[in-house]
Amino acid sequence: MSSKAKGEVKEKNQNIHVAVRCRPLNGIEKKQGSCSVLNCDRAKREVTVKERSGIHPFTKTYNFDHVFAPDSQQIDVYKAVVKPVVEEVLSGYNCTIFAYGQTGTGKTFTMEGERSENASMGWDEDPMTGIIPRALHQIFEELQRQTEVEFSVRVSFLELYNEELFDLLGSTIDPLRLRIYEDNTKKGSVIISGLEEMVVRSKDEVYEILQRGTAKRQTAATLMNAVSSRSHSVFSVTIHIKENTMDGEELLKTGKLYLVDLAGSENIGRSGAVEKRAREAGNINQSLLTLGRVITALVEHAPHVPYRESKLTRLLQDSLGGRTKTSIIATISPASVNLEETLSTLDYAFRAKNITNRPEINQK
Ligand code: ADP
Ligand code: ZZD
Repeated sequence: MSSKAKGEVKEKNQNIHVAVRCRPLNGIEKKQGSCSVLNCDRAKREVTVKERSGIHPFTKTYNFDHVFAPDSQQIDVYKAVVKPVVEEVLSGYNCTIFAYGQTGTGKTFTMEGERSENASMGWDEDPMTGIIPRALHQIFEELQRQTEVEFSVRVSFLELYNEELFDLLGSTIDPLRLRIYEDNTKKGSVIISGLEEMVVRSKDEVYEILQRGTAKRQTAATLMNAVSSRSHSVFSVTIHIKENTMDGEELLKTGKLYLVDLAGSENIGRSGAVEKRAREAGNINQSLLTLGRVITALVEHAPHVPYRESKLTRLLQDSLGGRTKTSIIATISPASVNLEETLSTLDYAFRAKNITNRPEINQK
């Protein structure tokens, strides 16, 4: 889009935002006597890893945009990281939030959340509720407060397993129905043909839709004997807003939010390459591997960025060096047994901070 939209919005380069969330030690780790090797300082936004203790200790400190300690709550992560992103989506930006980390560190806990066991409260009051339902809640709260605007909200939910796409809200799970196309009318954007988008009319319709998605995910996983830690899930929300400006003109805005729960990062080594043992076991995740290569190419300003080498990077191309505002939440474990993976995740996340995007507002 060369001509500036109404209101002359200045578009600037913007780095990807990176947050780190550390989960608490779990029961098993405590019983094993495993100790924490991390210190998270939220105010200083830094995480320190104890690589060696004793008389010659060695520590490594990383700085991020946000650091969440093991005692952080879902609402803390939401308020600091996601709430401002949803505001941007409502202003007409495309935004993406990725969860990246070793299996078992809390990616799904952060992105989706869980229901409390004795849940007598509604999903929107449950402290365990994660980013996806909270974001939908915020979207409806804000849109319904403004009586002078017309809006529509559509969602889709898909899973990517073994380079095949599965529609978690559609009427079939046949992966052959879904294909990715580049959208020639909008630079950097893609269309997934066959993917069913559902209109959500109010907050009250949210839970049923999410329930359908989770149920279908179960069915698909069972049918395919899938290892859930190797799948990526992508939840998308598209919002169309029509409002009347002060000078009596119509303003049309479109915002899109992608919430991405990536496959477990454990087979990607600190160099970003697939580790030999993973390769031997056949655990090559083409999409996760290509994501690492795309990040490397972008931070090194390489002439060629291999977006087209995986479904995930094709789908999310605009989020990586494109016109989308992107955040990453890297999840880590405090336990000493996971030290290698934790360092690998922190290195990966730290490197990703160097990617710049040029966000553009979608308005007519
Ligand atoms: P992943 O998606 O990264 O594989 P999960 O979200 O499944 O990890 O989390 C693994 C386990 O750890 C779950 O039982 C979850 O309830 C728990 N857990 C993860 N993060 C937290 C957290 N921040 N606070 C409390 N429990 C957590
Ligand atoms: N993480 C849970 C789902 C799982 O893996 O099954 S938690 C949230 C986002 C997307 C899909 C589901 C959910 C989830 C849920 C649980 C049970 C039934 C429906 C939906 C959820 C958790 C808290 C508040 C709202 C929705």
